Amino acid sequence: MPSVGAWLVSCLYLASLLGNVVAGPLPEDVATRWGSCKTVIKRKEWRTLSKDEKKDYIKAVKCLQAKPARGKATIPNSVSRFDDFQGVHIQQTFSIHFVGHFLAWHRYFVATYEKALREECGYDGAQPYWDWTLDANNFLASPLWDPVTGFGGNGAYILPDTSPLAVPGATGGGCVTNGPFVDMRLHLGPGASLNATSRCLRRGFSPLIAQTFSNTARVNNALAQVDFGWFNKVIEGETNFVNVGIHGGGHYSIGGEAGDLYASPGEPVFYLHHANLDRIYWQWQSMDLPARLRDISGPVELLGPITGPNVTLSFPIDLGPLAPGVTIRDLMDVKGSKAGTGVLCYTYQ
Ligand SMILES: [Cu+2]
Repeated sequence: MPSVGAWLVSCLYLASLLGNVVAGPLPEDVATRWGSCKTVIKRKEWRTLSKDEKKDYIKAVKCLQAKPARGKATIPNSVSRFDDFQGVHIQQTFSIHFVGHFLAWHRYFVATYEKALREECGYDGAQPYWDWTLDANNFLASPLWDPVTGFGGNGAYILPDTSPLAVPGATGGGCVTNGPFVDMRLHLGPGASLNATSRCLRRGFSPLIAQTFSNTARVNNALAQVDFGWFNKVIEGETNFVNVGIHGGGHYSIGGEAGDLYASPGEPVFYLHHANLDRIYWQWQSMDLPARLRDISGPVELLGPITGPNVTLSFPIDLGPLAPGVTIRDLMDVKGSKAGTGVLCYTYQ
């Protein structure tokens, strides 16, 4: 049972959200913008791709890891295009998590990565997603970890991490030992470091985290939330392992690089996990599009007070050297929410 204090906080939070509800006809520009894309690409679940499609995707990721960086002006030690993405995430970590624009920022981030795979590496599919509910009860057997048709498996076993920040149930923890990324080098991180480095890809699978947080009941609980403020809060959970939300579930079940709040985009599966969160976000929006293409709230600043400033549709989203700046409004509809051409043009299967 929630405490009276928690209940009071909930009421205050709800009250703060009600202030954002727009009544009456749609604001002028908004009514005509939705669904403005002429063509949309379809994102599919990893295991529904054919063998060749899986190969093509991994080949494109490796291509991005071999292409020279373009973000050196702001991330001097970025070596590859793949690093550019990780570097931007490291730089912005404290302004893009536990905020109202968490989902919008990551939506744009994944779509920009997808665009780079397609335009710079000749990939002709869409960004696949990882529906981790399919693996929640048998995490280690997931086809994602296949060394030939997947991303390779767990990291080598290293002594259990006994620090208070250790992920519950973690195994492995060292460098990956098979699969396409066994020789991969990371040039940034760990954590907030942007210094030059050369690191392996680490993983520390936690079946316990997957079972606890990556299950269908958790997804359904998120989908049942009545407004964006609550939806966002349920997805991100809290900054402890009692409730990491379905967002933390995906990250900490893989562990290693993926469990690094700053440097997690160094794990190639990051993009499949975040595509899945985005799919759930779009599924939630699709249950009431007229309202939910406009419903945005949540703190501007990390874990900001519920009574503090909230983001609005005009809030700017910045991906540094990766892509032009846009507003949350431009990212509300995955099938285009900008007059003329959409910033985003995809859908989910
Ligand atoms: Cu992130």
